[in-house]
Amino acid sequence: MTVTVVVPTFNEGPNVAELVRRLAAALPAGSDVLFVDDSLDDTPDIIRSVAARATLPVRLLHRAEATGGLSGAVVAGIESARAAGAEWVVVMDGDLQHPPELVPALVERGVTDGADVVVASRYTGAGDAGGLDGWRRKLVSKASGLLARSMFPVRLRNVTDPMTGFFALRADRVDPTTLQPRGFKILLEILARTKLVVVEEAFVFAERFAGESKASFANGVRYVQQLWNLRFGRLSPFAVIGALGALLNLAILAGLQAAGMHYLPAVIASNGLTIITNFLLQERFVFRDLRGTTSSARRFAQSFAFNGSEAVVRTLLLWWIVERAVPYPELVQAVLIFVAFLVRFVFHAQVVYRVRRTVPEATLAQGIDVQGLEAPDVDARDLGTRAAG
Ligand SMILES: Nc1nc2c(ncn2[C@@H]2O[C@H](COP(=O)(O)OP(=O)(O)OP(=O)(O)O)[C@@H](O)[C@H]2O)c(=O)[nH]1
Ligand SMILES: [Mg+2]
Repeated sequence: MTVTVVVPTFNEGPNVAELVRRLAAALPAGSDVLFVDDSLDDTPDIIRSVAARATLPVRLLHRAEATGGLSGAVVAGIESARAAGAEWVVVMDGDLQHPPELVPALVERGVTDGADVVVASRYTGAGDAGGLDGWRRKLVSKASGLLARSMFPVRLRNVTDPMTGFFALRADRVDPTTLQPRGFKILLEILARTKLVVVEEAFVFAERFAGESKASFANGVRYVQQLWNLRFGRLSPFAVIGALGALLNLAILAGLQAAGMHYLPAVIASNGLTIITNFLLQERFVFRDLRGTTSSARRFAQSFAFNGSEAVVRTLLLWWIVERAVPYPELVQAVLIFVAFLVRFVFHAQVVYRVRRTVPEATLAQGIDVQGLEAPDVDARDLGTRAAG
């Protein structure tokens, strides 16, 4: 088995020697390491001198132009590894947050399970995101992963950590030329664009060994753009229906008040009515292909309960924030409606129209208990609503 470990680096000099030392100790014969470097400092020199002393082959691809950022670097690494004949490519960060000792286990898991991709996950089994700096980073990581899974319910059905930068790929199953790398999250791009058998392996995300984080707010914005471009389909009709519902809501409110009704019962009536029309339109236009096994009465009950509670909470929150902190009701309302929209979308994708997990055939053959799991070929659901870009 030939394995190439692809390590994207940007100013990671102080981590190189330690990473190569631990990789050399962990990897079986026939493996090599490929640094894809966009550094502006002396990291390339450090990599060259570590390579000269290393007990396994270490290659350096220093890019003159950092096209596509981190994702572009990973794709360049996959291309180079494929050209050099690697059967498996393992992508990992250069700051030792990803334990090198796990690399062989990822590849073995892929081989025994017949998988194309083995995702090292912080959010499954004994996995842990401990090394993420502070609760805000943890929350952002969790929330953005959940959003991604809601937008790709089928492709990411078996993936608890689509945001991870640690994964193994069967080299001939991914065609780098079909990818449009941008931003920080290449795994998402790979999984969203190609139909692949995916399994997960738990891991504990460590603290950075040395050097500084390159994660930034700008990268977060790029991530949302990436998601949006990858999946324009499912969220976008949801957004159109949400916007129509908001207009309808205001029209009913105005009409009832004009007919002499007090504004409070008018608000309640218009909320109730638009929750019903939103549900009917969503069933028809957004989630039609995901209605699956539950009854429509049950989906309606879930949707109504959630949207109703959400409307109550949102109104109370609005009142509280306006009274206490930001005396601009329109502004607060606009922000709350947008946040509520995302939360509502995640709830409907994760609960009301949930897609169940599958297991790879090799695991089935090994006789692992798979009760309650199903394996329908429903990939067209994701494909059907994917935008051309
Ligand atoms: N080649 C290349 N590598 C990059 C680029 N940006 C980040 N990296 C590398 O990608 C890996 C992940 O970046 P980190 O800064 O560790 O991001 P993170 O793990 O989300 O953030 P921390 O938890 O703070 O470390 C590291 O090995 C970086 O050196 C880039 O533009 N080009
Ligand atoms: Mg890191």
